[in-house]
Order: sequence, then structure tokens, then C-alpha cells
Amino acid sequence: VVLEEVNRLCRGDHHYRGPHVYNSICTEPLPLAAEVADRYRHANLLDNRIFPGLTEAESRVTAMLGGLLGEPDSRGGITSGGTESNLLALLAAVEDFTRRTGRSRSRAEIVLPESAHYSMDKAVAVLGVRAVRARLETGRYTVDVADLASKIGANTAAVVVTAGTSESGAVDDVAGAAEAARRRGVWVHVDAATGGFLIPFLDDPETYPFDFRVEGVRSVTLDPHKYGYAPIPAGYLLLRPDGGDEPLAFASHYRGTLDRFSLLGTRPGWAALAVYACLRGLGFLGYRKAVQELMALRGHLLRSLDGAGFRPAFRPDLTVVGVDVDDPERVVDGLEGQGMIASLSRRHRFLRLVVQRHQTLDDLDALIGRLSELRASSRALP
Ligand code: 0PR
Repeated sequence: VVLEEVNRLCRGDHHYRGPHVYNSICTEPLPLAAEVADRYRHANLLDNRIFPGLTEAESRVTAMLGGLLGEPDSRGGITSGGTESNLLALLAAVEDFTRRTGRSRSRAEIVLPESAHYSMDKAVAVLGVRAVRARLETGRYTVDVADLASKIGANTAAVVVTAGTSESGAVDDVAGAAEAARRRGVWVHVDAATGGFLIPFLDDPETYPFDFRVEGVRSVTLDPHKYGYAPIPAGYLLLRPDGGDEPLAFASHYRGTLDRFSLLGTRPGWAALAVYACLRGLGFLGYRKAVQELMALRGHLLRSLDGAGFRPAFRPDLTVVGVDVDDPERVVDGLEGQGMIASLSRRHRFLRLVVQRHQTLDDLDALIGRLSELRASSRALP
């Protein structure tokens, strides 16, 4: 009876493969990872005495992801997602600031682009520090590095940049920002929650240097539960092995062990196993193929939009496509009326479409067909 009740609760929900979801950076997990998750539902990553295998899986994942991001000896661990990883990274950076400068935490400032994900607002609020915003380049959605550099001062605890913003998919000039921060010994955190499982697998990943290969980058957020094929929740935080991760270790009162890289106590151990399964199951070539397929979908979307006379709002770096439309709210409502979930940028007034692997070429054609109908119906209005 209860199960039926639960099913009724979710009856109106969409499936990713609906085919109507065009706003989500998350998608269906890899079936292998879903199976692992189901089998190890009970496992608690908090207790490495009952579940030592989880800690081993986590440390192998850290080594694999660290290797991918140019630092095989990275420190780090699984989190509940980008929000938690970003908060932990800024906590480490603020502690680094207090040690480096002898100043109190309340003086600390975080310099970040206007386009930074709003999880940074949460981190700043929780840590009791101040956010200093750098503006974006005109006509683009990447941070203006000169403006960002001018905002770095004696109280800067961290400079944040994004490799794949959720709003437009823009990849900031990480090397430029890191250069400016490094001169002052300031921590650089890269939020690659979205881009972390895309950029390394592009045909030409050097287009967007964003990881530990960039001197000065101290921490990177990347989310297996976005483009990494893992079930929700699975985030990751990696830190350069230079001691900066020490503030993220907390001793428990009774086991004589340390909890590291997590704000949570009891937490899903299966997530570490599921991420492990994704990395081992797909391997570099599997992810590469997946990203090639995503880019092929994006190419089809861009060509078809162009063919139907729609203007792109910007040249996409990754998987977010922006479309210039007269009234994005009306368009999003009009799509939703047909069961199609798209999004929009409130600030920049474009229709926002997220390319994900649950879409097919036919789905994208159906979307463009509906967009064309909406445009025609708006022209018919008096
Ligand atoms: N940093 C970046 C760059 C992100 O894109 C996101 C989430 C986060 C941090 C926070 O990550 P968690 O949500 O894992 O804590 N970006 C998406 C967004 O806010 C999340 C999302 C995913 C939204 C699926 C809707 C959806 O259906 O747009």
C-alpha cells in the first residue's frame, strides 16, 4: 500500500529519458554503478572499521582522479556534491589564510567571478567571510581576469574560478587567474563540478587548462554525479598534496581515527563504490567516447538551431547552449506546456539548454520544432 502511495507521489515526475529533460546536468547512472549502489546500500563510509573496503575504494578513486587531473598524489575524497566540496575547499583556504597571515578569519575575503555557482554564497555565509566579486568579460560569460587580479589584496584567502559554469558552461581562464593569485601566495580553487568530467576527455583538453597542471591551483571540485555517470549523491574534492588539506581532518571521540574531506558524518559508502565502478567500468576511453557523443549532440543542436533561424547567445565552451529569444520566460513556459523542461538565465536573458546523454538527435529535433512553433505563435500575437 505504501509503495503504491510512493509511486503515486512520483507519478507526475519526469524520467531523464523522457524525452523531455533539457535543463539537467545530472542524468541516469551507469547501470553497473546503479547495481553496485543497490547492493551496498547499507554501507557507511563513516566507519572504516566495519567497512574498510570503502576507504580503500575511496583512496583508489582519489588516485585515479588525481592522475586524471595531473596530480597522482592528490589528497581528497568523496562528498555529497559540488556544494559540499566547494565549502570544504574554502574552509581549507581560509585556514591557510589565517596561518599564512596571522589574521583572523573574519578578515578573510574570497575573490570570485560574478558567474560563480551560488554554492559559493552558502560557503561564504557559513564560513563568515566576505565575497568580493569580479566582473565578466563583455559579450562572454568568463571572468575578466584583469578585474579579478585587481581585487586580490592582503585579505584575500582564496581566488575561485569555474571550469564550466552551470549557467553557460563557460570555462574561466584558470591559468590567468592562478598567475595573478600565485604572485601573492593566495589559494586558487577551481570549481570544475560540471567541467571536471568533460574537459579531460575533449579531443583537445589543452584548450582549457584547469587542473593541477596549472601552477598555483590548490583544490579542485569535480562531480561524478554530473557528467561522471555516478548516481546521486557523489561529489569529489581533490587537493594538492602540500599540507593544505590538514584542516579538513577531524578526530572522532572514540575510534581513534580521523574523518577527512567530509562535512557529513554518516554517509553513503556505496557512493564511493559506485564512483569506483564508473571509473573502472568506463576507463579513460569510455569517458572519452561519452564526451565525443555529447559533443556530437551539441553539434547537432547548434546546427539545427541555426537551420531554424535561432541565434546562439554565445559560443559554447562545454555542454550548455544559450539561445537568444525575445521572452525566455514565455518560451520556457511554452516548452513546459508540452512536457519539455528547459531553463533560462535570469540575469542574462537567454534560453538555457543543457546537453546530456539521455537526449537523442530526435529529441533535440522535437525541441527545436516546438521552439519554432512558439516563435510562430508569438509573431501571430497582435
Ligand atoms: N558548482 C557548479 C559549477 C555547479 O554546476 C553546481 C551544480 C554546483 C557547484 C553544486 O553542485 P551540487 O548541486 O552537486 O551541490 N550545478 C547544477 C545547477 O545548479 C545542479 C543541477 C543539476 C541543477 C541538475 C538542476 C538539475 O536538474 O544548475
